[in-house]
Amino acid sequence: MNAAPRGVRLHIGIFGRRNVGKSSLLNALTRQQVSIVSPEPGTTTDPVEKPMEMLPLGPVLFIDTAGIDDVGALGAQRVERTMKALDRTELAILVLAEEGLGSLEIGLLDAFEARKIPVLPVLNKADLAKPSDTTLDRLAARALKPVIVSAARGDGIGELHEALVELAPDEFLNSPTILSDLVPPGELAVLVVPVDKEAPKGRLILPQSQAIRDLLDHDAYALVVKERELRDALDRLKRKPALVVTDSQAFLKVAADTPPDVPMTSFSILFARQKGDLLEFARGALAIDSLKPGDRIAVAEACSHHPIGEDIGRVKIPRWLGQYVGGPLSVQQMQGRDFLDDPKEFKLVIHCGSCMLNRREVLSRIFACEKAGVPITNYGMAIAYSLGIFERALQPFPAALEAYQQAVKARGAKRMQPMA
Ligand SMILES: Nc1nc2c(ncn2[C@@H]2O[C@H](COP(=O)(O)OP(=O)(O)O)[C@@H](O)[C@H]2O)c(=O)[nH]1
Ligand code: SF4
Ligand SMILES: [Mg+2]
Repeated sequence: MNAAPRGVRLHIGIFGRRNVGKSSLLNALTRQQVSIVSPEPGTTTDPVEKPMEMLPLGPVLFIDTAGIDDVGALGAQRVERTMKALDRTELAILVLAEEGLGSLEIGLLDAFEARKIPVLPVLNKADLAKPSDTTLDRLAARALKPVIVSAARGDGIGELHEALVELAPDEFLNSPTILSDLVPPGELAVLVVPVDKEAPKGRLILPQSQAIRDLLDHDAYALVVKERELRDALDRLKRKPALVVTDSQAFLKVAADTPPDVPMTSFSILFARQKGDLLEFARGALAIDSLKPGDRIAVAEACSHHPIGEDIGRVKIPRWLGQYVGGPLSVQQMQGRDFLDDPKEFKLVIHCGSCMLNRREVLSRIFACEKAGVPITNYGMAIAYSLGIFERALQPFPAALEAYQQAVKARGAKRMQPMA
């Protein structure tokens, strides 16, 4: 899990005076004791580095620094090391507490600005006092929006996480990998592409050609077949493929024709991972189990260009879900850039593959649902779930499978999806 090279981890530096709660904040974010917390000022001397997986950003490295207000000869050294940490910081957290924002912090903000490091001000110890107007005004003057937290109580940590994702540089959010991490160089992926009346004339659709390009870029092979020819194509292979990927429409047939020891998933699940948050979508799919006939759900399409949107979003998903829950659901369709004003009205939101959105936009929709306490999943996940092949389709993604299985345990779900 922490095997990513340091260079590709987003480096997040935590700065501020001594005792404002920098180490406590890191501990709250990572939910474990990483840094020593102490009422003695100057407990953190050398910067403490903590690598972790922070979804949806992937691998990050937190750098917990000593206070910038340290005193004495040793203190000066510590301040110097703290300032050196700036050179490897790609995103800065500036922690403020009772003392508010003074000249020390202004010096830091100038240093961040000079290096073009995005900064997130965090007003900690909210359990003790409200942030002062002076501090809020000074931040506003620099167009900085603070997050108010209490590291001690764990209040506001969700908002902090969300703000970090918002500020993270694009390259950390948009991974170019679609499936090449699942198919090693020299190995083969079989891509199942139905060619029916809904397929565009004379070409493949974007997710299919992007998947092929990703394999070629990583020295892997692609074999592209229609669902009817899959079994024969598999029979001809001397070595098993590393992965079979299908269009969700052919899920059932492909699941039946692919040997159980060959990992299988769908294009839409691959793109749910690339464009959204696979873990959140996996947990969201579980909500399908608690749906009852007549419940309101939203089916959201990010644009009006979906070539097969009519059919999938309007007909097939409602039908398959209705069959799964034992009666028709009340389905509200939405299209375009305006996302739900109030997701709370719904028991579940099912989102399209989002090929026209960037990951930031998809994540902001996921956050909106999270805030409203409404589960969200996507087309591919909902289809796999309602067809009873969810766990199989998630097998190539152990973290998502585990998140789902834990959610099942936690909620004591009525049904568990079969593995085959
Ligand atoms: N009341 C309160 N105390 C806090 C909070 N966060 C940290 N502290 C306390 O502030 C002191 C300094 O915390 P620490 O994390 O070591 O600060 P650092 O020097 O900035 O790393 C410790 O006694 C913490 O328990 C908070 O949100 N509320
Ligand atoms: S953004 Fe959504 S609705 Fe539009 S083409 Fe892509 S998957 Fe279909
Ligand atoms: Mg500390």
